Amino acid sequence: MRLITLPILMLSMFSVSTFAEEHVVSQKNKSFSENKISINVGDTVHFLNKDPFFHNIFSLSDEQYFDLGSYPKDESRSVVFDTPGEIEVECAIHSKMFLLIEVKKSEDN
Ligand SMILES: [Cu+2]
Repeated sequence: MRLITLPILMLSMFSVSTFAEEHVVSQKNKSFSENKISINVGDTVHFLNKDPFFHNIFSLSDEQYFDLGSYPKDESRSVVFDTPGEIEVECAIHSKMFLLIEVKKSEDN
């Protein structure tokens, strides 16, 4: 039994890492590069600051709460989205910045 279980476990871990994608959303001129993106569960979004001042990206959503703190130009912070739903992303410094991330279940593909 053990001989069968282990290869299956390793295979499923491998396929998860194969299909997870990386997305980059930059911040420039006090706005996100996209208003809305659609990703799959397990994907990573890199929030890249291209403005010559700080941004502080956060989300108060139930599915994925995060606060990336303040960071300067050409730095990025990453979030792995592991719960399906619609995630509203804002900036604590610039209240007009808004991004909607639709996180879809992997099986929907
Ligand atoms: Cu900002």
